[in-house]
Amino acid sequence: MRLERTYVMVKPDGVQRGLVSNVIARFERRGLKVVGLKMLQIPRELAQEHYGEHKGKPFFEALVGYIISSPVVAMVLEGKNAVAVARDMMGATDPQKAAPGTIRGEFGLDIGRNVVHGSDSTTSAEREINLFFGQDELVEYRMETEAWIYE
Ligand code: DAT
Ligand code: MG
Repeated sequence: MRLERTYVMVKPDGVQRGLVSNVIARFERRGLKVVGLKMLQIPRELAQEHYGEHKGKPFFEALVGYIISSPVVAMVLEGKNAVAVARDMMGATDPQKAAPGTIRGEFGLDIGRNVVHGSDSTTSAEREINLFFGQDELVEYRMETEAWIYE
């Protein structure tokens, strides 16, 4: 049985601040399996498509400008309730409101520099995974630790 997948990315501020390893380590430690991983600088058109739901909002242009300003690290994580688990670990959109211990609650101070992205539903996850990864970039494998992560 293949478990749920989610799309997560370390945003340009996270990469520039050297937080990539810390962010990935948290997800790994939780038990989520990395099944896709790459660095890229997002083309403007892809950024506009990724954030399509926010088109027309006052922060849209700044958001797109920020996400294309420097490379990001994109990943696909797999695990039980991966979408909700990753969102919980990221914390609230506004780092000022993010709980201590979450990624945004530990590393962020400004909503426009909130370090990470994570899909908000399984539908968004599927859409975003397909936007950023080709099927040939995703791997299917068994981790020997699975029996110790799942009952
Ligand atoms: P999330 O990234 O938690 O899924 P979202 O999808 O509502 O949040 O918004 C996407 C990004 O846009 C978010 O990470 C930061 C930015 N953003 C959202 N609401 C904003 C606002 N009111 N002012 C400025 N930036 C905002
Ligand atoms: Mg969102």
